[in-house]
Amino acid sequence: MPYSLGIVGLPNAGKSTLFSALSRQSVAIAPYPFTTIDPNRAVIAILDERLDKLAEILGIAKRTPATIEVIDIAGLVKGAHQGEGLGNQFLAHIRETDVIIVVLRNFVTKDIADSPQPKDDLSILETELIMKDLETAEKEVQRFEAMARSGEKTAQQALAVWKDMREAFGRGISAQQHVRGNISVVDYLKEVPLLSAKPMLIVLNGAKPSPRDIAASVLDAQTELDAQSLSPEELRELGFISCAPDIIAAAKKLLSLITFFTAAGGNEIRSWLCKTGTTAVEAAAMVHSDFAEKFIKCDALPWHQLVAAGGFTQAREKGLVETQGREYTVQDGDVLTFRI
Ligand SMILES: Nc1nc2c(ncn2[C@@H]2O[C@H](COP(=O)(O)OP(=O)(O)OP(=O)(O)O)[C@@H](O)[C@H]2O)c(=O)[nH]1
Ligand SMILES: [Mg+2]
Repeated sequence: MPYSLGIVGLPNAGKSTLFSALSRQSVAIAPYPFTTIDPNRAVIAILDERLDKLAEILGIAKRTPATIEVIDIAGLVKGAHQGEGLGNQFLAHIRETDVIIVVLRNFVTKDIADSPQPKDDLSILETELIMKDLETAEKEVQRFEAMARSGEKTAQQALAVWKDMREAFGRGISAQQHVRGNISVVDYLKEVPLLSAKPMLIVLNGAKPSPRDIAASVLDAQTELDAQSLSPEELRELGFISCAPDIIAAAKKLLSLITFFTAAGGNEIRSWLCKTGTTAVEAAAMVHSDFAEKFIKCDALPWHQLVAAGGFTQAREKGLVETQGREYTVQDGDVLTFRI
């Protein structure tokens, strides 16, 4: 299952426009609220020039890039946690994503009457997520209270943690903020995923005028989308540089993901995403389910060294290929060959 990025925002923020720009999938886009009801989904290839350079130097035609899923979720309005707008439905979709991409409208068009208020919109979004988490915390408090009454010893501790969280959410503090001061909470969040605990990437859609008090990436979803119908020459003439790769890169960073490459059999080169700290044997298991069992050792080589050497044989002759064991920590850009 690829990691997933959920695009979240108020109606008309340009979520579907950004989705379409990222996925090259055409979806309903219109200047009225709730154009999107059921989420749009796409699995997109993560472009990586290292993969292309490796393929060239190794003379491999088949390139299989790592993928990430993008989900365009219905617009959210104030009171959503109580069922306003499309309410609870979309909150369930947010729950299944790994990163929330918050799109804030910062463009003006004659079709949309209200002027952009990105800062207010951000605060509405954050509040809705936290209020939904408050409900969840309340349920957990009740559950552990019942368990504590029936004499379960471990329930007391969990009860205290959830009461603390309930109190924080009640004061508008997100799970992310709460966890920062309470590392012990992390274990509880593994069992009960909270919306305001998810990493967030904030995107201001539309460049002008840009509020200074929001830390956000700035892009123009409409331009990103329009650019797709232009040729590379036309784009160069316009000096257009897409922000899409930056968004994916930022999401990777938020998830602590790195990339490794495999060129098994010499007929297909692939890139893979894994968490920072992944070991060689864990990486092997990603490539093939029975590789972990059959793992003997693995050859590791930084991609740029392989490219500079001109191929595996030359790299080996130069002594650049290191043989590693199960516990080797995979590094970003490693080319791995598993010996099984
Ligand atoms: N000028 C300008 N218009 C944009 C931009 N992004 C989106 N739009 C327009 O804004 C309107 C709403 O865009 P959508 O992508 O449908 O917005 P949405 O967030 O998916 O809306 P819902 O699905 O209703 O929640 C459309 O008419 C888009 O063409 C932008 O960057 N600049
Ligand atoms: Mg939409």
